[in-house]
Amino acid sequence: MNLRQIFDLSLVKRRDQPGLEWGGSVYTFGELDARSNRIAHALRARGLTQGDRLCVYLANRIEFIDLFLAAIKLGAIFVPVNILYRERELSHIRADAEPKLFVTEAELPALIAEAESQPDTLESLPLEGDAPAALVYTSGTTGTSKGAILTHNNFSANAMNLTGCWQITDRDRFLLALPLFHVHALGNGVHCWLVSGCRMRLLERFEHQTAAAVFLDFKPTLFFGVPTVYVRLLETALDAAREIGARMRLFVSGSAPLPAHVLEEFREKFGHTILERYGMTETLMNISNPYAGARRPGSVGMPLPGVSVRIDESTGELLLKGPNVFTGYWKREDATREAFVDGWFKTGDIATRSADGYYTLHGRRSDLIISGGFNIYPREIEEFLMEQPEVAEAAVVGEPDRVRGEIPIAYLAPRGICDCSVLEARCREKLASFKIPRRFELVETLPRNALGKVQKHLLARASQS
Ligand code: MCA
Ligand code: AMP
Repeated sequence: MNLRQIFDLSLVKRRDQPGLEWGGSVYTFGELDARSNRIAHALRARGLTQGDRLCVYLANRIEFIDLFLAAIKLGAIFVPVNILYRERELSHIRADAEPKLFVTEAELPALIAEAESQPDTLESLPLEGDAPAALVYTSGTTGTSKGAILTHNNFSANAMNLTGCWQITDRDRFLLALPLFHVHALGNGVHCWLVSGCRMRLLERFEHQTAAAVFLDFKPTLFFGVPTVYVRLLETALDAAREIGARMRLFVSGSAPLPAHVLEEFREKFGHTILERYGMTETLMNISNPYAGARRPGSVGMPLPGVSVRIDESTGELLLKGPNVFTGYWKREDATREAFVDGWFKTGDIATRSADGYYTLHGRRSDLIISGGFNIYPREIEEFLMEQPEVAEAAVVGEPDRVRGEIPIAYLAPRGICDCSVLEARCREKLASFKIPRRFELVETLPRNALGKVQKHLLARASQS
């Protein structure tokens, strides 16, 4: 089956039921179906056909969902683009994905106007489940990001697993505040919503100042967050936390490690044990704590149905196989070959397994930094810094941070006079905000080993000497 046929469980079968709350209005599933059909006609009129890429560079809003559904219905490949990206990052995606259309906020009104006169219905395509549905860019270790090709089957295997394992039904009320351009919100959030037929309230973004009020107003039973979101929710007043917890069925965390003390403080305050799970853009969800059994602090749980997991004995790296695993990187046969060994996907995550089958992650083989749930490859920032004339050498490392999990710090060996505030301003202009080093430390030289490789673990010491 393709995703349209699966989404029809809600878009067609529950057409009169409320499906989405957005911007103070409620939309039925039938209205969402008609909106996306009209947008699909408008996109087709602009030349978008099966297999073409549709880039969408928008903050969370109902039109994001309309465009995603329209792409699925036309058999086009949906390419969500991080709204925090700046021109440098965007131009890479534009060149690599070669989209037929690139939708931004500025171009949206014209597209909506073109959709207004279009029919509410759209014929279905004979599309197989192994057709590509989305191209999702992940920060590459080489500095430029690679597009992971995710098929209709990848998304449906993931959504069926999660709705089943987490017991999501049309009785749920789902609050979604994560950015739709990542698979956490798109692959888990939007898909579980449409498969289960529950009522979803979509927020433009998570704002910790107003979060408790939104929970109290919407009264959700289901919520997905990254650890930073749960750290922020710990600021909620106790009586409000109790009230929120009393209505809630399930809080899920993922995208970065959830510190055990956060899980425990949250349980104290909200009366719920957060369910932690583990996923990747390339594989969607792999391992999850059980809904019914023990949700262990610090562990990501057990492999989801259909997912096979193995730990490489020599490196400790977690390897995966399953219907959720992507087919490869867009136009990157070399990178795709390197990502697999004997048909197993190499996650890059180091893991151990307990005697009773629970997995625990112990960091990454690469020096990936995860800040607020956003991934940062130090190499990309280092390359940018080294392009600056006053920088001779640069190394970026993650430093522990109570709220964001980690924050990027830059160590620089300057060439002549180096004004860090000027450098920071240049970073802000060219890079997504979460990638901007939170501190710049000047050092004479970077510590290197005999092979010339920077010894990042010695950097803090180098800056003090
Ligand atoms: C953050 N910022 C944003 C957004 N989120 N700007 C616009 N739209 C957004 N959606 C920027 C802010 O402008 C600010 O920039 C900085 O990020 C921190 O924002 P702040 O208000 O202080 O928020 P916070 O309380 O620290 O919370 C941040 C957040 C955000 C809401 C938790 O980091 C977030 O939404 N993270 C989720 C990312 C995610 O979904 N990752 C999944 C990828 P400045 O600092 O310049 O002022 S991993 C994945 O998909 C895999 C498969 C998986 O396993 O799930
Ligand atoms: P991304 O490339 O954005 O899809 O991020 C995937 C990476 O996020 C994984 O390889 C892990 O390193 C990390 N990740 C996701 N979920 C968890 C989790 N529950 N605990 C620790 N790390 C996680």
